[in-house]
Amino acid sequence: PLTINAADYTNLALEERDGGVWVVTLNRPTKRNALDIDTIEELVQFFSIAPRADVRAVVLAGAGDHFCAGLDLIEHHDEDRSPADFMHVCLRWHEAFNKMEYGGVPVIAALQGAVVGGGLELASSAHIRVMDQTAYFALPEGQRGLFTGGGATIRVTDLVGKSRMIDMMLTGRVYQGQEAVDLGLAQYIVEGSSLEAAIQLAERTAENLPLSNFAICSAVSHMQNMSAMDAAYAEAVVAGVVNTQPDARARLAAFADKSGARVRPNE
Ligand code: 1HE
Repeated sequence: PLTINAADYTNLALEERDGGVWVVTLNRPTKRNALDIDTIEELVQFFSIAPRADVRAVVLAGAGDHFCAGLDLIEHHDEDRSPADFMHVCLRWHEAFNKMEYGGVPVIAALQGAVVGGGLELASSAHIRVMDQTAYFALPEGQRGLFTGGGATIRVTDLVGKSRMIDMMLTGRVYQGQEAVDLGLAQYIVEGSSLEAAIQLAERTAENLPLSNFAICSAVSHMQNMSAMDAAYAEAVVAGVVNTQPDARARLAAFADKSGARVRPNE
């Protein structure tokens, strides 16, 4: 396996916890964790290595009161980019976010405060989103004379549907609280710390076999891009590999000898 060296990262703070859970924190709170070029490059680097570095699950967090304010608007203003320059910026965002979504390592986003613009694009690349009571979601691009460039047209539309996504961009509409969960922007809302809740979910996720998680966190997304016929074929192939993995035999044996946990309704 490859090794991850936290000292190689400046804008991301990396913490390895027990069980192969890594907490990756956007660490520019004074800039509300706005995504500058360097942060995107560090995300590309981390999520390129993680699938081959025995990372069992990732919690993606933001330092301070806000998860992420989106594109670094000051850097963008100062750079005065050409169309081609900004296209390449966006392609690096896609590189990072596609590595997250398709990389096969579960990514659980812990959200608080602003999850806006590119911050929502980043969060929507995670497999699970956990929000606290302060979290709010918006796409302010329309008001800033901008357009989404980090995948919102695909991923936010997947979460909330085309009409709501267009409304968010046109009017700057903000979603928060339980309504945001009902719409699919997050799967969990918690009273206390979204980070603590996300870590718990990551720890539970990390108990699954890595090959199962790999399939869940790469094959499902790939299959969404296929025709139903091709997706069914690909699903059969993936299940052929995953469902015969030697490491699964002990879990199957535990079910057979009745020592394995049964699925029960919530208390
Ligand atoms: C920033 C950014 C940023 C804050 N780029 N520096 N995104 C937006 O339009 C969101 C813009 N940001 C905000 O609306 C607010 O800053 C927040 C709601 C996130 C936070 O508000 P607040 O009152 O806590 O902080 P603040 O006073 O507005 O900002 C604190 C500092 O963070 C300040 O810097 P300072 O050096 O003057 O202290 C801000 O300049 C800085 N800051 N947000 C750069 N976004 C691939 S296309 C993607 C398209 C987009 O993402 S468009 C961006 C949408």
